[in-house]
Amino acid sequence: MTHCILIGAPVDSGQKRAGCLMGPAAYRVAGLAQTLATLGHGVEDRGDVSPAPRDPIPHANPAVHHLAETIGWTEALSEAGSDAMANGFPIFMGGDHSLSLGSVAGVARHAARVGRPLFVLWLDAHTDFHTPESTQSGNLHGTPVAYIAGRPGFDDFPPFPAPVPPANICMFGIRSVDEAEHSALMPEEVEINDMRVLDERGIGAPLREFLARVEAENGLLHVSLDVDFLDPTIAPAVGTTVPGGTTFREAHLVMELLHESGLVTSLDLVELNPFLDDRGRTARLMVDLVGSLMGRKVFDRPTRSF
Ligand code: EXY
Ligand code: MN
Ligand code: MN
Ligand code: MN
Repeated sequence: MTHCILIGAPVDSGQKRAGCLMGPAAYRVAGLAQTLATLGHGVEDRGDVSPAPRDPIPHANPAVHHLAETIGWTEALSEAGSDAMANGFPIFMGGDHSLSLGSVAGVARHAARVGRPLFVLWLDAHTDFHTPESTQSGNLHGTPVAYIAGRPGFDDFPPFPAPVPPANICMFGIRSVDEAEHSALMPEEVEINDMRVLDERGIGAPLREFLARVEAENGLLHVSLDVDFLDPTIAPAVGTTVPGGTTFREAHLVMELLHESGLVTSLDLVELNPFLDDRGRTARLMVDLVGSLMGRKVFDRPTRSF
C-alpha cells in the first residue's frame, strides 16, 4: 500500500493553447483518487498549488513568454514536491510540461537529502531539451529536461538542486526533436528510445534494461508521462499531438513493468488539455494507466514469467 499524495498543478503558461489549467480538475472528475483507493492505496489530495503573482521578467530571447509565472510555478512546485516526497508518493496532476521544472526539482532535493541517485523516465513525443535561449516557440514546456540535466541557460531560475546526470535520464516515445535540441543531445548520454527503437525492439526490453540500472544504483525513479507519448488516435486531448505514438497496450506494458519493478517514487501527469477531448476520454485513459502503474492486474498467476 502506498500513500499517494495528489498535487494539482494547473499550469498552462508553458505553452500558448489555453486549457491545461483544467487538467487537475479533469483527473479528479475522471476518478484518479477512487482508482488509487480501490487498489488499496492511501490517497491525500493536497489541492492545487497556487503561486503568488509576480512582475514580468524580460528575456533576451523575444519569443520567451510567461517567464516570471513559470519561475513562480517552479519554486512553488519544488517546495510541494520536496515536502510530498518526505511523506509519500507524489502524483503531480498537470498542467503543461513546464510543471516538471519544479516537480523534478523538488524530487531532486529529496534525493539529495536521502543520499540516493535520481533517475528520470521521460515518456514523451518530445525531448523537451531546449533552454530559454534556444527555444524558437518560446514555450517553456519544451525545456524541463535541459533544466533537470543542468544545462546552462536558466539564469533566471533557481539553480537546479543536484542536476540529474544525463545518463540517468531515459526517454521513450520520441518522434519530434528540434535541430537545437538534437545538436545539444548528440554528445549527451541521455538514453533516447525514439519510436524507431520501439518499432525494432519493442518497449519491454529497453525499459527492463533501464530499470535494471536504477535498481543496481538503489535509485529513486521519477516518471514524467506526457499525454503526447500516446498516439493521438487514443489520446487526442493534448496541444502538441504527433502521429505515430505508442499504443494503448505499449503504454499499459510500461506501467505494468514499472509497477513490477517497485522502483517508481514519483509521477507527473502532464499536457492534458480537456478542452480538446470528447467526454473526458483522454483523462480517463491517463487514470487507467495510473491504475496499471499502481498495481491493477488483468490476470495475475504468480507462476507466470517472461
Ligand atoms: N520542441 C517544440 C518547442 O520547443 O516548442 C515542441 C515542444 C513540445 C513540448 C511538449 C511538452 O512536450
Ligand atoms: Mn513534454
Ligand atoms: Mn510532448
Ligand atoms: Mn503543450
